[in-house]
Amino acid sequence: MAGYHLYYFDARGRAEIIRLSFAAANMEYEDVRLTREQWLKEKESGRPPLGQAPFLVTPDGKVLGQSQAITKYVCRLGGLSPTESFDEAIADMIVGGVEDLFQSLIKILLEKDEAKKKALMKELFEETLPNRLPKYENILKANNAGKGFFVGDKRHQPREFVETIRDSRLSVVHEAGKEVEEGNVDQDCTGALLSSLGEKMAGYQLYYFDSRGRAEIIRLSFVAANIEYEDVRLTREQWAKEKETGRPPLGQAPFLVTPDGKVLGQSQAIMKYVCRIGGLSPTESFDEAIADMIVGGVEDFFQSLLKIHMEKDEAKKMELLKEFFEETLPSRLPKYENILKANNEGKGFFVGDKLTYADIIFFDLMNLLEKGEPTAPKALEKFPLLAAHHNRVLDVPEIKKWVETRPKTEH
Ligand SMILES: N[C@@H](CCC(=O)N[C@@H](CS)C(=O)NCC(=O)O)C(=O)O
Repeated sequence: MAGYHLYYFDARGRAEIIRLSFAAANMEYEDVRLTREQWLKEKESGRPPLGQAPFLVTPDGKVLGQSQAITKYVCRLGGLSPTESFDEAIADMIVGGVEDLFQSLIKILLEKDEAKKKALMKELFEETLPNRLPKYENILKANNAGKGFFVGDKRHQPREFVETIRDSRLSVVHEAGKEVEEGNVDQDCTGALLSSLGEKMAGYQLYYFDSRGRAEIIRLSFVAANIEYEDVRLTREQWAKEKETGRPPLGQAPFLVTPDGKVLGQSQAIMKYVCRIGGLSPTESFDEAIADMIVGGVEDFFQSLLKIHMEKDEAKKMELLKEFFEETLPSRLPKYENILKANNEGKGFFVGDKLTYADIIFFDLMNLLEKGEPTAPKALEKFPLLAAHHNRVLDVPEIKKWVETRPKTEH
């Protein structure tokens, strides 16, 4: 089959970011817009990997789901992806932040009660956006004085690198910056120089509350990658103070402070950054896209669980719980079993031949269903490959040790 085919409905919705990426990258693709009937047939055929639209079919017949995973894949192919690792993390943070705003919009769209809808709109336009947009203005300003894009500018990278070092609050790094600027240190040596300085500097610090919540995927990544970090657990008062300082880039927890003082928000962006520096990221581009698809799929589950958690009406809560365990999970889990099976007969990990963030985030979701107990969840009883995969992740010695000894918290 020739060319890329993007399947979605006749709407911008979740597909527009992919269409924009194809257009910006100057790549040809077919913009297939399905009717409801055509979509039902597609779904029945089992071709959409997670049973959702949009999905992409590549020229060699591979299929990918999850809008953000597809966007990133297209941008990677088309040269629109950040090339530096922390830039990539900042870009991922923005993707996560936009998803948070998107979720607020969906909530408004789905709300049937007109008064509640109005109240949610008011909250979005008078609280959420005015609080969050200054954060994005800051992120933009931190790169090239806000005159360019959110991250990078390939043509000026070496200068920016020196500026990053110069701006750092750590005096020891400040000195290194001067050395680089004055030409005393070869550009190529700066990486080695910084890593040798790293030994003298404080390590990574992860800030969150005393719960697993959104931070556990990062803690699991740190332990699996064997990277030392400080697991800072804030009280509500400490958090309020942190927030006031403006240090958390999007005003949310978790956030990470790196040894050289850079700050990163959004749990999945941080997880992926830690996995990248720790060698737990897929190395092949389509594998990375599949891992990103799993991250997106797990986020969909997480949003359903969050909705249940937030529901105050007990009867509605029970209804949502029933829907989740009797419909959502049983219809989606076979898709994950298929993805696993497609790689090495399901005997290993989701992609490639080693543990990656895709395995970590799926493992953590299953943990959440079991309230933090490491045992394979009941939901996996009918899925032998996923259940064995769960135990395979748990058998990673560092993960096993962490899960057995981590602070016991409700969430
Ligand atoms: N999508 C974000 C969500 C972050 C989020 O909602 N954080 C909550 C805690 S789970 C928070 O910061 N709450 C405190 C606040 O907003 O002041 C992520 O994955 O990091």
